[in-house]
Amino acid sequence: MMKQLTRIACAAVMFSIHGLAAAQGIPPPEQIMAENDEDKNGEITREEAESSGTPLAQFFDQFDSNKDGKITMAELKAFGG
Ligand SMILES: [Ca+2]
Ligand SMILES: [Ca+2]
Repeated sequence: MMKQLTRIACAAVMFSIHGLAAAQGIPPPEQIMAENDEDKNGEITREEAESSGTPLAQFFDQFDSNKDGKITMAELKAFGG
């Protein structure tokens, strides 16, 4: 319980460093992945982002750092840091 809270707090601090993410209130990477990865294959496609109803679709290109049309957990975490 405490460990989980600390992890979330760390993620929040990481995201607050990134002005854009903080301004938009973007949740931790684990939550973004859970909310957007509809088929649970560990990657978020543009279609999944757009159909999820979360703000991720607006930032898809920023998160997809290698421009392969999919967002992985590594890319989510890289954006936060
Ligand atoms: Ca997926
Ligand atoms: Ca990618």
